[in-house]
Amino acid sequence: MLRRTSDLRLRSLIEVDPAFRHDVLNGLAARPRTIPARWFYDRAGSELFEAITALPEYYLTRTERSLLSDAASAIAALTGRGRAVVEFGSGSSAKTPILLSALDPAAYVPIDISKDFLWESAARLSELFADLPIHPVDGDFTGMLRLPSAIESLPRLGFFPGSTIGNFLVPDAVDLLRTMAATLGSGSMLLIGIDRIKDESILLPAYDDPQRITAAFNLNLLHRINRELEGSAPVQAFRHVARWNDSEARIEMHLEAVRDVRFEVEGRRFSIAKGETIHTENSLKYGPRDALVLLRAGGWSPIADWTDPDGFFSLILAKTADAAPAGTTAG
Ligand code: AVJ
Repeated sequence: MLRRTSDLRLRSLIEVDPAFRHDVLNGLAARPRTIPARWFYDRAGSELFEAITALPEYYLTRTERSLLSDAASAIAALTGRGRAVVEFGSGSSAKTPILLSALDPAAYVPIDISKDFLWESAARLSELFADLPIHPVDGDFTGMLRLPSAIESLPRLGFFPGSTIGNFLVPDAVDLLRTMAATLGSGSMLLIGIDRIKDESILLPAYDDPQRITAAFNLNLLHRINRELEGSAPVQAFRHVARWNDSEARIEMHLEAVRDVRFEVEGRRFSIAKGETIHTENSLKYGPRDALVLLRAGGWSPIADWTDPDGFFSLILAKTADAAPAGTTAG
């Protein structure tokens, strides 16, 4: 029982997010079993995601980074200087320096739910950009947020890279884009990265790499449940599965039970039959026109977009749709 005691002691040191507990307990009880992808990103998960972005199969990060470098001066010309850059889900802020160097912004506001990463990245950026005011916001960007009062009078540019929008089903993505427009305010702009529909032979290995790093990233969710929610899920009884769902145009990640399993989470019992899965992520992909339609539905008017020669990934710059000059009518 020594183990129990130390578990409890450890647990009192970890702050468990009540929303995590809620999503896990409900998600494991639901059919199909589903846990939202946002819970991947504890410290270990965030580090595994960073490792994914360096994989040769994971074309998204390097494609977006080179698009951003190539388009940076064109973007600066369209946004003008002196905006506050507000990054949604900033994580390690790995792509941010490219944008900040080109834009010469008046302030930078990284928003993330992963506190450790948020402060570390902000500290690193403040060394690179000594004169740039940085105002980190520790919060959930899917809800309406109050931006720091220090940027009240500044025009804003939202930055939402990495195709994180792909983690949301279309109605939720539309809501999210509208929430961002409301958070940023009228006259704002948004630079968003969106992954494209492409051949399965390229999509699948990006989510099922031979080094098994994506598998470790997916399975880490079970470790996190065990760590933070007094779980007893046998991690080795699950395997990582990535599928292309063509009719929904999305990659799905699942954790599939390789045998019948029984375990507890916070005293609640779950049994999962061999072959059943827990759906852990959707990563929606968009065709070139689909992405523009999505933005319009979300209250944004696209003004420019950039794509790599293979057509793998898109960067889109948009402005709030309410920014029409006075006296104009829709025609
Ligand atoms: C950060 C959400 C864009 O969906 O490609 C990477 C996360 N999942 N490998 C994605 C992820 C599996 C990633 N996003």
